[in-house]
Amino acid sequence: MTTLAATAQRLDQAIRTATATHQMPEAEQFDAATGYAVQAMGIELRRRRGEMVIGVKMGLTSRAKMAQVGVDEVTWGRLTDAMRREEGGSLVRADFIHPRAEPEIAFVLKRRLSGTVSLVEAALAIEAVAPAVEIIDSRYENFRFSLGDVVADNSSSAAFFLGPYARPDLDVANLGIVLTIDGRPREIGSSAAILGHPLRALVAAAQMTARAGHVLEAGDIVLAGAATAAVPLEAGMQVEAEMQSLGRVGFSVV
Ligand code: 0L1
Ligand code: MG
Repeated sequence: MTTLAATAQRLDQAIRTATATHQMPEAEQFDAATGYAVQAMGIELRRRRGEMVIGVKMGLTSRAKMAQVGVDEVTWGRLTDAMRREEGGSLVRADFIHPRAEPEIAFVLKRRLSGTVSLVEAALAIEAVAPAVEIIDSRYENFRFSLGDVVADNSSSAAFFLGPYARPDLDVANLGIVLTIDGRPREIGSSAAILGHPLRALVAAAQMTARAGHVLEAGDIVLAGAATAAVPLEAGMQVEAEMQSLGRVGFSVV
C-alpha cells in the first residue's frame, strides 16, 4: 500500500521536474477528504522550500470545466507566492508538463473569512476584485484523474496572473469574459457560469477550506474558478483575458 506521504512526494517531484506521473491505481483510489490530506502534505513540502501560501483557488466551479475533465464536484487548492507571475510578463512553457490557461475572477480579502458565511458577509470581506488567469497543469499523465487524484494534486493549480485591482463593490454577477490567443477569441463566457454568481465561489471557499482546517485571512487571494474551458498553451502564444468592467490581464508563453 502506497503511503499518503509517498503520493505527496511523487506529485511534488512531478512539479519540480515538469514530468507527468501516474494516477492512483484502481485498488488504491482515495476519496476527496484523503486527497485534501495529501494536498496539505504537498504544500508542506513547498513551505519547507520557502514558499508562502497566499490564497486559494476554487476549481470546477462551472459546467464547462466539469465537462472538460469529467469530474463534477467543486474542489479547491492552495496558491503560493512562487505560483504568482508578473502581469504582462511571460510563462516558461518548459517549466510545466501540459499547461492550460483559463480566465478567472480573483477576490482579494480585507478580513478573515471562514466557515459558513452568507453572500453578504462574503461581499463585505472583499478588498478588491481583479481579472486573473490561472495556469492549470495536472501532474497526471494525459491530464486524466479521479476526484481524489486531482484534489491531492492541488486541484491542478500551477501558476496565476492577476490584473489590475478594481473596487470591491463592482457587480461581478454577469460579466462578459473573452480569452484571446494571439489576438483571436478562443473562449467566450460569462461570470454567471461560475456557480451562478462568482460570490458563491467565495462562500464555498470559506466553507470548504474551514472543513480542512484552513482559514482564509486578510490579504489572501481567492480565484473563483473559470467560466470557460481551459486552453492548452504552447511557446510563442500571446494570451489575454478580457473581462467586462474589470479590464485585462495577459502574458506571453516562451
Ligand atoms: O481550476 C480548475 O477549475 C481546475 C480544477 C482541476 C481540474 C482541471 O485540471 O481542469
Ligand atoms: Mg481554475
